[in-house]
Amino acid sequence: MLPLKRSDFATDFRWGCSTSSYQIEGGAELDGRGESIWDRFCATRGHIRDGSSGSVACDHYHRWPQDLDLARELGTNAYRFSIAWPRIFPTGRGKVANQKGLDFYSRLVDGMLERGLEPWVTLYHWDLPQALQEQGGWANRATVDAFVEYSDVVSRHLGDRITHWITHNEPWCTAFHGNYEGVHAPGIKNFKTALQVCHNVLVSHGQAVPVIRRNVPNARIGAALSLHPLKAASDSAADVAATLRHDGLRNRWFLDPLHGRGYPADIWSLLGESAPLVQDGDMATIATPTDFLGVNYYFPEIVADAPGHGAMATRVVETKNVERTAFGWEVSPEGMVTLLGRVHRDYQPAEIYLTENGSTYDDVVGVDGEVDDAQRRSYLVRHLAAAREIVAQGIPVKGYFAWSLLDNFEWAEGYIRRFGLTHVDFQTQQRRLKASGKWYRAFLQGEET
Ligand code: IFM
Repeated sequence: MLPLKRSDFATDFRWGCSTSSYQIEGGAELDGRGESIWDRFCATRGHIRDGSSGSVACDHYHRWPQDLDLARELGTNAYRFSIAWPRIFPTGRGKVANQKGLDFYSRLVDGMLERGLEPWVTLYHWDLPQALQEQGGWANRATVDAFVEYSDVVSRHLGDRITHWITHNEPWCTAFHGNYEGVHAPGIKNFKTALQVCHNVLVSHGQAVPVIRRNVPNARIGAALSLHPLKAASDSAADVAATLRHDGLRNRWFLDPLHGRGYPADIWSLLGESAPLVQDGDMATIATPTDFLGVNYYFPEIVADAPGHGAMATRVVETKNVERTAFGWEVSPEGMVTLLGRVHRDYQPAEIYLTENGSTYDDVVGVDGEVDDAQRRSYLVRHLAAAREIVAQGIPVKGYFAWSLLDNFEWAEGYIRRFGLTHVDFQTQQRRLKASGKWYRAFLQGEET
């Protein structure tokens, strides 16, 4: 690998870190915030591995100036965060928004601008108001209207200072982790529900886009998808067909409709009774033109045919002798090159941003107070080298956001999985920049590595 330097990338390349509201904010009951599906989900024993919740998390609700200082000190020029919908509408909708919630994000955005950090906001990163879940959540079409109202209010209040808008983060996770596997809030296990959730989330994206544009004339809007490069476990016809099916639900189910192709027919034909209810005009709404595609890349998957297993009769195979993170996710910078090559070839989004990429390891604070996370540093270096290769291939990747600025609440894994470039001691809330963060800082300051 050639030495890597910031100047290998365009001067207007966006460099940032990503975070999300429920994972870092805490302050769950402050200033009128309502209950979210994650507050409710965490309250049931057995849902979260360490029995924790995001009620305090990184206490970012109070410590945000310090956290934004960290982002600035890293040398990043952009910062991706999300809004907690229940801070704005505690019960999901209403005539009057919660001013204190709006004020919090207003201060936060001002804080970014003061520090030279371009705000990249995500409207939905999984913390649905619980009150909406009581009425069916995303499976209820009325939630689409609620999302559009919420997007309207937020974009009217913050649109004078935010240009970059991400409607949804990883709709696959919203739908399938939350409503099919039941491992995320709201903990439902029903394939048909998951597909309806998926559809409604996509419609809500398409309906929100013109509303944001109306409020923010210079807005740049996109959705952030979790995408995976896939390989068949063998050359057998069965495994190859299984990989196509797996791809159909994991990747194409989102990429195709967002790019005007409707849902993939090969998968639709397998859904039977589980197919979602699609109203006239929905597919055109979902395909409303956007300005960029956000890609969250973590790992590739090896797929085998598995009759009777899951909705697509496929299984993800754990191959031996590959490098993995502590989560068991395969480390594959080459997979990122393959994936973005495919997205560019098959869909040609005008701009692509790597809106998340990162890794978890069992970090230890040394006696000297340092966190020498050599594996995460190596992961970061190799993925940035892959990003450079992708750009060199003429693929319009315009920015990279590391997941994450801070160790935080990793959903069903609680605080067991640390993804931060900054270590957080959850007892004392002390922040310590890890070796990976120091490397990112040196890279962003122009040092050749
Ligand atoms: O922590 C999550 C994030 O909320 C969404 N993308 C994947 C990350 C790591 O699992």
